[in-house]
Amino acid sequence: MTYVPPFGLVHDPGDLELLPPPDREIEVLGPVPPGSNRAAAIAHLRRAATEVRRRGIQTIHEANLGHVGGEYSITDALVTLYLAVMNISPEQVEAQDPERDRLILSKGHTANALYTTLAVGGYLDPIVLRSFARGGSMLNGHPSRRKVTAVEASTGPLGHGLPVAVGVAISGTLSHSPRRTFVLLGDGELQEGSNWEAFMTAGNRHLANLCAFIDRNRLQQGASVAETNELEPLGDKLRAFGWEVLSINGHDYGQLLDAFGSVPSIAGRPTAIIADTHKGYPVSYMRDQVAWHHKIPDEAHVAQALAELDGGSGR
Ligand SMILES: Cc1ncc(C[n+]2csc(CCOP(=O)(O)OP(=O)(O)O)c2C)c(N)n1
Ligand SMILES: [Mg+2]
Repeated sequence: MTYVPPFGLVHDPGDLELLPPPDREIEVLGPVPPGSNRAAAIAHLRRAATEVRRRGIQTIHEANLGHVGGEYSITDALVTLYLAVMNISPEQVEAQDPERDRLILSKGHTANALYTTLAVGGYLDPIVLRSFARGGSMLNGHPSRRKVTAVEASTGPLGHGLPVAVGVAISGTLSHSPRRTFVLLGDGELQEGSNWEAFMTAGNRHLANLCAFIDRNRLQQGASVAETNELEPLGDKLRAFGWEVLSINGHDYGQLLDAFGSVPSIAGRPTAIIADTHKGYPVSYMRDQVAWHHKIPDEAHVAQALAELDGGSGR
């Protein structure tokens, strides 16, 4: 397969040294089928998230690189957005349709969850996942807009995604477009001052088509957020900046669907979703453990995670 990203770069996985294959190839599930009732939609999302988590941990083990804890805390939000919420299709992405909804992964260290979600959604050939973080691959450890068509912004240095998303949302309002911009942020990431300039601008400009999802797993690298530089009262701060604030369980598909579905907000304000999540969710040995920010799972860790994911425990 030859995949042609924008800007003339050509990637052929056949040229690369690929990682070993996973225990089984992922299922490319695509979007929630039209007409599905809520229970069927949620079942589809749960299945997709399990595919993403089980493939993701195998990639990270083989590549010896990744941030599995923070990937597991946003997996449910990612699959909900790509498979159920966003007005987007592989064809729209390929054509770079200006009217497509946008997703910016500001916490770019969790790129592997984004790539795997794109593969489950039909935006990326699953074979390409085997090139993750190899020399010459389009799948860098942090996502590159120049290498992957479906990546809307290059991220990795924390504190950039929300300012970029504000600009993208402003461009939507200038062209009177209904397109929405979703941005996924870490909670530790909010310690970067650039976010607060962007929160202020978005509130002042009433960017109702903008939604910031805050992955409130309460951990960052090496310590808790509270020990490092506490954010609370986070909801009050965001409301004071002119945002509509929703607090949800970030692993509950019904709550995710309702919260994302409320964008654009009828109040005419940008929406912040503060999502209570757990690093490493739902795997028992990883859950809420700060070491799993970027610890690399060994073979036993992978085996246990797959057993728990396939058994549906913790969900
Ligand atoms: C500007 C910047 N400083 C430091 C880092 C290194 N770094 C990567 S992830 C991370 C912790 C982020 O914590 P959080 O935003 O809470 O992410 P999550 O818990 O979701 O993994 C740090 C310090 C970075 N990528 N960018
Ligand atoms: Mg965090």
